[in-house]
Amino acid sequence: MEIQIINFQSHGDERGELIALEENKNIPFEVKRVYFMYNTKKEVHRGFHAHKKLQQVLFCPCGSCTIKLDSGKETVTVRLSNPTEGLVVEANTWREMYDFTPEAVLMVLASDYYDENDYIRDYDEFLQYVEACERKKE
Ligand code: T46
Repeated sequence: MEIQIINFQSHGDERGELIALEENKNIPFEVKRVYFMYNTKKEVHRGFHAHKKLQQVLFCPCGSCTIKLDSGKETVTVRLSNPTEGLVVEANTWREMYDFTPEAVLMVLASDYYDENDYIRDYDEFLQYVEACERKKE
């Protein structure tokens, strides 16, 4: 399973660093929503769902956490620990987030507004959905 990492350009000078994120430029879609999670407890695992249509870019401007992605056939894990690295998470991908450091902020840029109907929160249903999408492509 291919991991898509966007390397954000950091504009550093003697004052520190600055990163700019722009829709349809270094973010590969129109950004309709931004949300972030913080104060995540060390033992917590979040996520456990996929999206039917939503595309997202995840990054940690502060601290670090691990993202596990599952296509229904393969899994990959990515440690987000550098504010210059954004992980693209496409639709039809089961995700889990865990091992947050105490100061971690997980920031998410999303291609659409919040819509609970876009979530698949049952793993078997996710596998069936992936198979149905593949059958449609054939
Ligand atoms: C995802 C991963 C990376 C809202 O009201 N608006 C929002 O935009 C979001 C994202 C959530 N919520 C509410 C819904 C729940 O009552 O916030 C609560 C926590 O959401 P959830 O349990 O879905 O959070 P995670 O961390 O499991 O998943 C989130 C996103 O929901 C999801 O799209 O891909 O982060």
